[in-house]
Amino acid sequence: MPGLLIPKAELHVHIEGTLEPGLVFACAHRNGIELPFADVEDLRRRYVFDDLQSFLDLYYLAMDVLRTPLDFTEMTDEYLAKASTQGVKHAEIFFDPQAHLDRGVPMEVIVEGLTASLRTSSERFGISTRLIACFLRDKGPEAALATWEALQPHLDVIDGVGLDSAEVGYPPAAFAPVFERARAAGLHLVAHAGEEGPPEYVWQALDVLGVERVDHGIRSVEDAELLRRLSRERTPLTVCPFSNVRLRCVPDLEQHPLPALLDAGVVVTINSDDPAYFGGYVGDNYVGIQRALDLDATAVRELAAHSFQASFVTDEERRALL
Ligand code: ES4
Ligand code: ZN
Repeated sequence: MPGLLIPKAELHVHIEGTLEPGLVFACAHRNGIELPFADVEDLRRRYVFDDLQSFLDLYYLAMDVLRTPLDFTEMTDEYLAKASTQGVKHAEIFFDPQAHLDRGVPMEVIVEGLTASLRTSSERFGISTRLIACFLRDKGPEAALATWEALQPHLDVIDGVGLDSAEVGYPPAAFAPVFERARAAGLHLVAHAGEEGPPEYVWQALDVLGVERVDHGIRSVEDAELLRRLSRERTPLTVCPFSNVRLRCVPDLEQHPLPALLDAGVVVTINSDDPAYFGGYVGDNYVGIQRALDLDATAVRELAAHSFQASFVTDEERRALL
């Protein structure tokens, strides 16, 4: 079974990063917003990035068109429809509440919009889902705590919390208080670490935040002791190959550290991150990495198997999915 279609779980996708240029313009038109881009092609031409921050600047700019529940619903529907054509059977989806709250979009609008789509994903697309609220690390730990308070009325539809946005200069340890509250509420815990930031941030995510998975984590290859820890404890990494190349964390797919991570025995998964911006969805990432690293069918099957093992589905749910 080729990588594009092999049944897989996607564990690292920012729903705002699935917002395609066509929908940016459709939402802008519907909401009476004037965009600083001439047209869809003009917007797409700007998808060339120097680093994480240069991407985040455009990511936050484009998502300003999301104003109503319908905007969030259509974005999520489009992602699920696309993912279903690339073998995705289960998706654990990030959203960035602060990126919307800070523009005056209420939590109810965000959550109602997203869940209106997710509620019927299994029936419509054959994709089960989880929803993970991420704190923007560059807004600081106090803002994260305020966001946690704003999430309280919605915890019935929130499965986990994460940590994302600009990494360097914002070490995970500062977010211990909000992660402690999320743990006490029984939520799953993940965090971006070791994308642009050093292995030390991965250690902090594990030891201080107590995360169950590390998002990206590719710079763990620089620290043999950390690789042994991840392997021994079977803590998965949600790796995003196209993202790593587009944001220049890795020079090209051929030099991606994925083989070194696998050789060290780490539970590596393949994911899309922000597929509207980085040149492909999760199946495309499988195909790209398979070709660039000349992986055989067994290796691809192993990566797909990791994606379900690393997910938050129960064994019983997994049997029903496959
Ligand atoms: C992100 Cl690639 C990446 N890294 C950190 N935070 C993010 N939010 C959306 N994409
Ligand atoms: Zn990410």
